[in-house]
Order: sequence, then C-alpha cells, then structure tokens
Amino acid sequence: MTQDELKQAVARAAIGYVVDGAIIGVGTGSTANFFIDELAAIKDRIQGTVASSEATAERLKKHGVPVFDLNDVDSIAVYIDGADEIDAQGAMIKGGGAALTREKIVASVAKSFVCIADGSKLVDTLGKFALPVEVIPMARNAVLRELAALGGQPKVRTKPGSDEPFVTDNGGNLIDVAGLSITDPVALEARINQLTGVIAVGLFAARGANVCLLGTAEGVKTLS
Ligand code: ABF
Repeated sequence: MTQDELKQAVARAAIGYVVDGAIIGVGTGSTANFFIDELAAIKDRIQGTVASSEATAERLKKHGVPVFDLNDVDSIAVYIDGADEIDAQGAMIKGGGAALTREKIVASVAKSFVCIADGSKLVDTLGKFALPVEVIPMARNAVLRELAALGGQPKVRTKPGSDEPFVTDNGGNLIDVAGLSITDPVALEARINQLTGVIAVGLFAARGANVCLLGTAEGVKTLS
C-alpha cells in the first residue's frame, strides 16, 4: 500500500468516530484532507464543523460542509486530525503544516481527539521531527535564543523560496526546533508555553490523542 492509501484508510476509519448531529473539529494536512473528503459523503449526518486552518475551511466549504466560527459553538464532540509524530501514550508533535495554534485551540474544546496517521508517524520518543513553535514576530529571535538554551537547534521557518519568515494564519512566525529527544513531553510543553512571546508549541501532550488510528500494511490499528 502507498502512504496515501494508508492515509485514506485511516481517514475512512475515522468516520466511525463522527457523532451524528454534532459539531466536528477538523484538522489540517494531507491525512485530514482525506478525512474531509470522506466526511463530505456523510455531511447530512452532522450539524457542521469547526476548521483548524483557512485551508481546511476552504476545502470543507467546497464540499458544501457547514463551517462554524468557534465562537459560535458551545461544544465540539470530536476533533479529528493528523500528526507529525505520535507516541504510544498519545502525545504528539504537530505543526509541520503550520496550523498548530488553531489545531490546539479546537482540540482543547473537543470532548475527544482522534489522531489519524500512517504507521510511520508512531515513534518511541518524540523529537526526530523538528518541534514547531509559533511566536509573535517581534519576539522571534528572543524566543529562538531561549529555545537554543533548552538544548535543541532552533531555526526560523521561511516562506518557500524566500529568506523571509513564514507567516501563519494568525500572523505569527514559526521556529522549528531540531535535535530534541523529548522524554517528558508534558514538562517540555509546559516549559515552552511559559516563554514570553510563544503563541503555542506543537507538543500536544497535556491534551494528547484519546484514540490513534494508525494505517499499516496489516490494516488500521487502533491505539487508545
Ligand atoms: C497536521 O498536519 C499537523 O499538525 C501536522 O503537522 C500535519 C500532518 O500532516 P500530514 O497528514 O500531511 O502528514 O495534522
């Protein structure tokens, strides 16, 4: 099976976690895109969605799936999204797709988080994938120095084909921290959250995934 077929398989399996009549939180990225395409087929069963990025909102709307502003909904039954890395406890690195802050906000409201990923995303220890941190632009270099002091190799993410800093949907910049071996994800998440100028860190550990659907050659495996 190709990686795309594995992503499609988990996206299809995630439909089993959609709650009828409810608001569904929808993630960002190629695996989440497969899920959006599956969700479109059952859109009449749900009240609507909250999107974690402009790109996701656009794709949902193209399919005719209602998209609500988070401020206009009281609750989200389930949040379904991909990850860059996930461990056996459900802690994740997210943000390779630059949407980590909105993903974290939507996930924080959702009653349950279902992570969908191909099997290559499961790791013993988080950190091989550079950890994304969203920052207020004026604090970019100050936060970069603080992150270097934590032992990693931080680098400002740039716009494709340019030396200018990448700008997120929120007007923030991103720093990717390579070279970390994250043995205590909850503690590192709390520590980076405390740095002044940080908007959000792409460690989802204090609120990790409740369920992970992993696409493997032997079929979809469920970790919970
Ligand atoms: C989102 O999409 C992000 O948090 C993560 O960075 C990325 C995973 O992308 P893909 O599904 O394309 O591997 O979930």
